[in-house]
Amino acid sequence: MLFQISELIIRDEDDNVISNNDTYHSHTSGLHDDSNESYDKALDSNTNTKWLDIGKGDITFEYPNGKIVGSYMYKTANDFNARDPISWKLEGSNDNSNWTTLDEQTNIDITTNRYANAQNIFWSVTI
Ligand SMILES: [Ca+2]
Repeated sequence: MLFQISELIIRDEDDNVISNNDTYHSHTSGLHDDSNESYDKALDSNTNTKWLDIGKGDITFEYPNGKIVGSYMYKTANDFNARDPISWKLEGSNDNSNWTTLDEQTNIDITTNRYANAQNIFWSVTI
């Protein structure tokens, strides 16, 4: 099972996009080793590049000064609609040990358009 996204956009509680320059991020358990399609390509503000993952890896964001995440979205990539994620879980932690589910989506309907927001509304974090 593989998936791809061109951009992952995370907004704060005031709907301002949280800059990826203000975070530390890392990736676990992905198996794709093409550096041209590594996870950080979902964080480069360029819809023409993508993260392609054949291992269903996770991205972890660390905000040194803390952030309240309000909503988020991903953009589809260039090809193969079947690679668009339709199920996932977003979790948050204040101590990198105890994790709380902030949002979970399962088998949702998303756009068939390429380089586009997966849905017309951002997914809200409800905690
Ligand atoms: Ca990109």
